Amino acid sequence: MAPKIIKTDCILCVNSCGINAYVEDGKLIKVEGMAEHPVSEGAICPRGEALVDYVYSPDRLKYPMKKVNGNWERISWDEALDIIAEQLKQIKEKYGAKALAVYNGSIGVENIELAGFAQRFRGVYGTPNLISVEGNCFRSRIMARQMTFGGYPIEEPWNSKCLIIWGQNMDNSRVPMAAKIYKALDSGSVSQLIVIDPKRIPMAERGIHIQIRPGTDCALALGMLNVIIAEGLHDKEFIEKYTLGFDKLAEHVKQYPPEKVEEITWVPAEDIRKIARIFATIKPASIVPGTCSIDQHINGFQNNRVLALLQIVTGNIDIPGGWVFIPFIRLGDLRVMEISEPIGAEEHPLFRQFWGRISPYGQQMLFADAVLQEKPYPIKALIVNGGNPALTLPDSVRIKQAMKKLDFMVVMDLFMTETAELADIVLPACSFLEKSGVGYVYGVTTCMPYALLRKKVIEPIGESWADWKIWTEIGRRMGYGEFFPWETEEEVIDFFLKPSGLTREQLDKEHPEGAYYAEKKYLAAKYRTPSGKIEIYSETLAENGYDPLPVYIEPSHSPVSTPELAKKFPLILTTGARIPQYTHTQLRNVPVLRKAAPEPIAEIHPETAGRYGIADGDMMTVETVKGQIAIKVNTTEDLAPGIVSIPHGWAEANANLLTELEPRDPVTGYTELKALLCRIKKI
Ligand SMILES: Nc1nc2c(c(=O)[nH]1)N[C@H]1C(S)=C(S)[C@@H](COP(=O)(O)OP(=O)(O)OC[C@H]3O[C@@H](n4cnc5c(=O)[nH]c(N)nc54)[C@H](O)[C@@H]3O)O[C@H]1N2
Ligand SMILES: Nc1nc2c(c(=O)[nH]1)N[C@H]1C(S)=C(S)[C@@H](COP(=O)(O)OP(=O)(O)OC[C@H]3O[C@@H](n4cnc5c(=O)[nH]c(N)nc54)[C@H](O)[C@@H]3O)O[C@H]1N2
Ligand code: SF4
Ligand SMILES: [Mo]
Repeated sequence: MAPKIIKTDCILCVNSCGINAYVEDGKLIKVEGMAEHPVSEGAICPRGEALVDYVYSPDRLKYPMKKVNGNWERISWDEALDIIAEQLKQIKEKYGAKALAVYNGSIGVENIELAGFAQRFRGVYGTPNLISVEGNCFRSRIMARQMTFGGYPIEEPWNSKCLIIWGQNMDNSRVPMAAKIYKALDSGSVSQLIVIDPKRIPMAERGIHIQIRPGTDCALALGMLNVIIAEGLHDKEFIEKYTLGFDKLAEHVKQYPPEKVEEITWVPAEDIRKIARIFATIKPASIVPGTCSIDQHINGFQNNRVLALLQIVTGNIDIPGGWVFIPFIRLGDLRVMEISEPIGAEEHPLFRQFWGRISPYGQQMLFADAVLQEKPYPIKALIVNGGNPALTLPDSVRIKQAMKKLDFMVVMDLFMTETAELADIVLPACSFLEKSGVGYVYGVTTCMPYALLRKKVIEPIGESWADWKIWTEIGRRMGYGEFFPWETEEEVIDFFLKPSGLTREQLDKEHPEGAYYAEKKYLAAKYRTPSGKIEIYSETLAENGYDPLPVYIEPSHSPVSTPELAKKFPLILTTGARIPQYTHTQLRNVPVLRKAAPEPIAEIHPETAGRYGIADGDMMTVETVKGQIAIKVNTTEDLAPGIVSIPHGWAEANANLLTELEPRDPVTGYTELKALLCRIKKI
């Protein structure tokens, strides 16, 4: 019999590419890109191609396990659920509900059943402490745009004439978007490309490359604003009609003339003038910002604000090819909102809420303090659902120390990760190919909103369960059955789809490839800020004691802010540039991917390496004030001299032995992962 083709999407990373899954005799035999998918249009990356090896990996967790005297013992689901319910009840009685933290990893962003049920459980249990990767990824940008516009405008780069790719190597991290942009460059519809990156990434070959010092993006943007306003290139009509605080901005950016910005950023003043003029005069223009590369700085929030200001001042808001607003589709909401304050709410109140909009999250960077110092109160138990924070949070030593101190820890995962190793109970979750669900994309990463029926392709491996079912069964054991009435995946899907007006049948029959559901609203924006205008100058920030206009702040360790330290640690370290074969800590055990990227590799300019007697292929140590790792060297003239770039997610050369949980961005609580100081030595 010919294999059956099932149309669904891949969620091995945020891009959610459409895939055709070939199934024969109940087995997945092949995966290819789905040409009709509204976003990916057939694009797929090496990870998507390796999905067969991923789901059938011999390393998959196949049954629940408990740790007995340091060893793992197989147990039944019944026993696992009983232990968990009993322990969680005890924790709540002894310390109160907030002593439990629930952690969602990056997989929670595109897996709404996982995220929704985790939120439901913690709400019913009564803990405010849901922590997640949004404590260092994406939310900074969401907050910055919401605070400026009252809502989140998305980019639509394929409709732009002028594009700035600001700190993002899409060829590795955003494959479907890269394909769309290359197409637009080939056709000439994007006529001017500017790439702002310390590395000459492949896309930089197609336009103007601005080789910036890591961590100085805010200064560059302020310098561009200085030129645009001084030369009268701003969009006066748009500013007059829709914005508040332009005069203050005009005054403020006088402090950032290109010559001064050149000293800060390493970008020649003439180049700053050139790109400012291009960006302000070719319309429509759009900045497409990287995520971590912009967020994970001491002033990452202001980086996100200042990029929004460049869009505003040039009038590139709410026009095709600018940043545009789209209406949300509403999906069923599983949240049960708690009232008490999570960790980090005191230190970073706006991360918790502004204008009555409450975020579901506590700040994960304060998790270790809560466990180890009981600050502001003790956290005693942790449930990790689809994350590997022992490797992905900064300062792995302290994070692991905190995990070891917990009274009780549960991990739900497909694999025995570094985090799972530290748990008391490990529960086998099934992969997205083994369950049905709603593929829902708002558009923050895809720039195109749509919904898709994510179909079950194969039966769950071993005794693994879907995350929603794991949460449901734990809930029922705890006596919360009335909050967890769903019996089947179809019921769960129907619950999520109900408020949207879309139905399972519709998505299945009419749009198996995914339905584009929202009309974009050009020039119709209502800005839902307190003033009803776009807030260039933010009273909300001012009232909370933050800079109402973006001010450039040096990285906390840099040749400028800590010159003495820079004598000992003379190189700039950036971590976590994405690798095509892996998502964070995942997929190292898939042979075809491992063969293509067998080991962790640091990049460095050959001249810089040469100064330390280091050549291509050597091993070196990379050391920061925090710690040291050993890693292989790849010398490349593409990276600006004086910089070391290392990947994250490798247990054997863990970048987060070099990073710290402090200092934090005052607004969001994000930490610095992209502009640190380091020294290197040949081994
Ligand atoms: N130094 C440094 N550190 C970084 C970064 C950096 O740039 N530099 N980047 C940061 C960023 S932006 C992010 S988003 C984080 C990511 O941090 P994490 O989300 O903690 O990292 P992952 O390795 O993706 O962990 C996801 C886990 O979920 C499991 N999983 C996959 N699918 C499912 C499922 O359906 N159910 C369940 N239960 N589990 C599943 C995977 O096996 C894996 O173990 O890393 C951060 N850490
Ligand atoms: N293959 C793969 N794709 C992924 C992921 C993955 O793990 N693997 N993770 C997904 C997730 S959760 C996220 S958050 C995104 C992350 O996506 P991004 O944050 O956009 O990361 P990259 O695309 O790797 O781009 C990083 C680029 O920024 C440059 N850079 C470093 N520091 C600075 C700086 O200070 N300023 C500027 N201007 N540039 C800088 C680096 O040289 C590099 O070229 O990727 C997503 N896509
Ligand atoms: S980029 Fe690769 S891993 Fe990410 S969703 Fe697409 S195919 Fe899957
Ligand atoms: Mo991320």
